[in-house]
Amino acid sequence: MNNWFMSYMPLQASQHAAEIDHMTILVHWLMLIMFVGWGAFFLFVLFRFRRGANPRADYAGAKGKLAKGTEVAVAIIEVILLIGYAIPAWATRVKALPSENEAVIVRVVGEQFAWNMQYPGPDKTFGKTDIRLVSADNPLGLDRSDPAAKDDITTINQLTLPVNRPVLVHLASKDVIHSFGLYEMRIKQDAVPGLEIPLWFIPTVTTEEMRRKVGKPDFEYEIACSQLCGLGHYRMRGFVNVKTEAEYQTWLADEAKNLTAR
Ligand SMILES: [Cu+2]
Repeated sequence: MNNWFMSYMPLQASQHAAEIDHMTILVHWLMLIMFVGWGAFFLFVLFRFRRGANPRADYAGAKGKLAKGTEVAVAIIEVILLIGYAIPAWATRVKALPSENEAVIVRVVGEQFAWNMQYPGPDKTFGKTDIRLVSADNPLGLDRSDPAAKDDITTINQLTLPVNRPVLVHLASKDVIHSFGLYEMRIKQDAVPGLEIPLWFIPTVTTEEMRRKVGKPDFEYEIACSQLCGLGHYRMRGFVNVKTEAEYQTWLADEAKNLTAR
């Protein structure tokens, strides 16, 4: 049954994906049992308290122990899900961020209707951005005169990452609320104007490997904006290219070359 459930989920491609799926499946089991249980109870009540059998209303109401017991049991199961799964998951996903030294750091800024990526470069410091410098070919308003900005790599709708290393994303938005959704990574986080929200994950399957797995040579990990953010929302999609460490280093070097060539 769990396998059947999993066949409807996107494939797992991050280290914490299995943990999130496990929790999702448990919650769905509980909801399925409650749906069937309360549905059966509803039908029973329709029959038991039908007018034919109860010509006069009883203002005292029914006093059953079973209903109360079930309610308490459901509450206990929900507390177990909360304390046993949801709170520990929150503690690692949201509170325990990887250190800036070991992680790949990237700033992702949503706008109507694209995703802008900024890599800090070898100096590991994001260059200054200025709203007055924002233009069609500088969507982030990156100030290239800032020394920290000289080595910054920027891309649009294309996030390139190495496999098996923690990725720390600083998520922001230029205009309205967007949502950064990476389904195979089990990542979804709103991008809120005025806030920079950190999120992290460890990709475990390269794009090439995933293409072989699903048997589709053109498969891509997609970044789907998961918040209705305007008329062009449907075309606000980006892609994540997960490479091996060596391929990632080559990509970084190529991008750095392009910067100096400019
Ligand atoms: Cu959006």
